[in-house]
Amino acid sequence: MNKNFFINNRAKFAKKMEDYSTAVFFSGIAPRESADQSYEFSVDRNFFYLTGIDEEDMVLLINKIGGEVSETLYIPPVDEYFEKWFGILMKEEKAMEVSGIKSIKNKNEFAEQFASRLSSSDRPDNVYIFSYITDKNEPYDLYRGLAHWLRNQYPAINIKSSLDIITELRSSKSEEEVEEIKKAIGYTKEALEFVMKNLNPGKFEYQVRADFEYQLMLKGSRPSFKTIGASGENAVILHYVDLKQKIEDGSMILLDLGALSNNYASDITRTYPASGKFSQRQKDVYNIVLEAQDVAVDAMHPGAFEVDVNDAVKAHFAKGLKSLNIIKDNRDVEKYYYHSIGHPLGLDVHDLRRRDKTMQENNVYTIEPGLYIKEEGIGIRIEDDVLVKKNGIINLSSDIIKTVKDIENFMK
Ligand SMILES: [Mn+2]
Repeated sequence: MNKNFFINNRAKFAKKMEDYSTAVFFSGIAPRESADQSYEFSVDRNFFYLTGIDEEDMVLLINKIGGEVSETLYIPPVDEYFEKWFGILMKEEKAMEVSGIKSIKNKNEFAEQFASRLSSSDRPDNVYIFSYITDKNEPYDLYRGLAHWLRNQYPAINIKSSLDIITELRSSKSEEEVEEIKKAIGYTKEALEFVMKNLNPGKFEYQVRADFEYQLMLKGSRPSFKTIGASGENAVILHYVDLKQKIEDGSMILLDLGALSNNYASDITRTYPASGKFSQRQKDVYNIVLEAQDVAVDAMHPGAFEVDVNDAVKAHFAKGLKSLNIIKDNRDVEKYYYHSIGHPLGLDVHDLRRRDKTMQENNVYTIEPGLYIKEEGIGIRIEDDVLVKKNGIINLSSDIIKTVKDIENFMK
């Protein structure tokens, strides 16, 4: 991606910072898995958004003192031993080239330099840190560690949250970002076609996952989240990631999955008949879910609330479930549709949400209605990724086939 995108993102962030403040962003460190093995590194998405760099153990500082903005990037120093064992570290020139940041410093000096800045005459009154979802028993991340240290060493400094600024910036997608999401959708489309060609009753759910992820890996991509491949009754579990069951003849498999392109995610769901042909009942439920996508599309526009879109979908499902003789009372819809219509998508699969929650132009959302009828072993969800525009929405994943006819023809 073009470095001007990242330079602009930092400028926009700095503009929204209070004066006499410093914002801190960590690129992150892969957590240890066991012994000397760690989990795969996944860069902090805010750090990436502001630098374009996908490397471990870096720190970005954005300072605004007396209206003057400066930026410093701390990167790990050249380490011959490390490079012999693990690979080449990003050097100063490359970091400058990718991010457009002119002041690059040694990460080993970050703690001391940051501390001395907080005691200096041009010290900030506020330090912005990023804090979002945290479970009660989750180990400290780098931000919580920094906050803890600030509270102890500099109790008079205000800790401020960068969440709202970041959410607002990241919600509005540039053309370049939409292109990355489209690329991620393209990987997903090709991999899903491979999955359809190779789907048969008797296959195990994990083998379908292997088919999908193998195709992503061939392209140098990887899943944007844990692949969900739920056959038969498992499809009523929204985030089913067990994938151990054999796929029965006559059943369907619900595939909720995605790919990454430059850290931008796609998030797609399709539900396919294992045999290549839907039963009449499956078809009937399927078409109600497919129509729900159009209902959602019609309700979406800049200024719309997600909850209103979801209510329109629920009303449609109430009618549909009645026609299928599954419910009599509208309130029972929630027994068969128990999530919401979608979520923002971008650098995170469940991208940051704006507090006011109305949709704005250039937001990217998923539309993912679903019906889950456990007693019949039917779970169907159909999910596309859409771009909100002034005059309506653009379906970014319209190339991934989804009508009964197209799926049956393709799988023949
Ligand atoms: Mn989704």
